Amino acid sequence: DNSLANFHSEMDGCETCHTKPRHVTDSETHENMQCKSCHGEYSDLANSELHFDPHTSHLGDINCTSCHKGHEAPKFQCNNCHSFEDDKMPFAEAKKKPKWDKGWDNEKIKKAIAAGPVETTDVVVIGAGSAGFNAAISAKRAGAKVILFEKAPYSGGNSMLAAGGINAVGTRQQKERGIEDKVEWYAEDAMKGGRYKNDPALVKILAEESASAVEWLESLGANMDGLKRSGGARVNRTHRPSGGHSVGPHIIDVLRKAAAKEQVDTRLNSKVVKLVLDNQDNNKVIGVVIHGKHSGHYMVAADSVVLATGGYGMNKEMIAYYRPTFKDMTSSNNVTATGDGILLAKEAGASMTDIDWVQAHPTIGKDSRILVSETVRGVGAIMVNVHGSRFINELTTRDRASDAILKQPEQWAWLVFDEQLISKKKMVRGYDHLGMLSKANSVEELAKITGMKNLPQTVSDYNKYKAQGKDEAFGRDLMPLSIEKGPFYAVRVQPGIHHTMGGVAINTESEVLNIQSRPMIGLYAAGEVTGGVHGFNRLGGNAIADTVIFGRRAGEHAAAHALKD
Ligand code: MEZ
Repeated sequence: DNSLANFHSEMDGCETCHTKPRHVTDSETHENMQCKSCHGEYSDLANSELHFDPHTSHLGDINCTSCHKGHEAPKFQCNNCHSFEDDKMPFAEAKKKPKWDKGWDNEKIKKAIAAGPVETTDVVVIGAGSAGFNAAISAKRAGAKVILFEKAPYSGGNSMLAAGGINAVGTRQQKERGIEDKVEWYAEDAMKGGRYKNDPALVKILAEESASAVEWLESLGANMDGLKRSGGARVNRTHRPSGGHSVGPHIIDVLRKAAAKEQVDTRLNSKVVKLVLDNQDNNKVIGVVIHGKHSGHYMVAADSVVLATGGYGMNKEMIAYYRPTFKDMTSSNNVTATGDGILLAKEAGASMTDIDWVQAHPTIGKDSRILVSETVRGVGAIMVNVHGSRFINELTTRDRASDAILKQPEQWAWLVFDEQLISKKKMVRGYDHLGMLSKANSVEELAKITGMKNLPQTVSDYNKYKAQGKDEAFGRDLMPLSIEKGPFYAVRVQPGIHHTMGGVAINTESEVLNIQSRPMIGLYAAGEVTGGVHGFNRLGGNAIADTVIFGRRAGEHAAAHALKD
């Protein structure tokens, strides 16, 4: 057949790609090194002539085999969120079906447990997003032997798509700008945003450890020099890369490199399908069963296991069950966010908290899965209905903004801004690149092409409010930009699933609690797989904070448990 494997076998046989004797690891490390040795690094392959080049993608330095398959039809990872039908990959005609990820096989799981562990480690971390990487690096630095498993062919998880930033209080960045902030204010804002349903002990840690989380990321090489305001925060405390770039791809790149430097054993294409409990004490976790793409089912014994598998925003059945009114909504999440850790933990006897609380982000590009970051409103965009009239304070919390859009008869809205905003916010160029923006040389022309007949009046009123420093219509307190410098832009937005606030119940040590609310021995969790930190509604910038702070905590406690005595 016309597959990549066939083409290469004509060169130097199977050894062009594989080792001899043939041993393909789940991460396909050797195969990917072979690709790069002939074709160059990912960045070398960037083709500036293409309208869209996947090699310059925000996915970062991922495995070539994430998209290019040797013996299967190729699969554009990009098409999980975008649709680039016109960009054909070479060998797209290869027809073999993927042989992995056919679901869980209970018989094979049982056999793997009966056969006993093939490896032993101190700490297993499940999921290589921000929480998982932070846990793995912290556990490794604490002296533990660590294996980090990731089911996808690339690391990064949902964190890789985070647009906004990381909230923190008392940082160098705030001090340099003369911003007064307090740990208590951060905690109060998070509690108020969460409708006071959050666990105050977890929120206290989130606020207290936020500055050191930013310093930690910087110590690993991150640029966190940008500072913005997110909805529900009383001051600018969302830290992000300077220059307006998205936070997620940047910190994942930094964490990937840091994990490699610490020699964390990271295994891709490796889905954990079972938490193994002690026969004598079923409140104690003693290992995991993995389903590896090439190695099949096998058991690894571990003293500690950290769940960092993310939320369930891309699991349609779970959404339909826990939040039926959201079942037909689009989602901004990575395809990996399928709630696996929640299912694993439930089966092992863990308790869940706030499991049915799901956040709709108000501004996902209409009919798409692309998040239009909250910081676009923070930097200056206004939100208007199909007639061009404002209907809410754009900087209110996400649940309120989403509800307000859903109360509009059409259930979608426009964000409107001008050239000044684009020059401050580079990520907006990406939306333009994806064909999402309507553009005009005057507000009147924009009103005409979009049908927003009230827009000229709305913009004129808003510019007046900005000039006088008081929003008479909706009490918006931060209006950094007027809307007066052409070209003018508009993008259609609608609410979509963004974050699942509920999940596995944890205590302040990141230990998972059982249904009697007692810690399960050896089981830890961090990030979106957990519940309790965000209450009913998460504030922008608190997800990355959660993943870094509780990821580190989980890793440190998991290592301490594994290394004691
Ligand atoms: O924390 C987030 O989810 C966030 C800031 C998202 C965004 O709108 O950019």
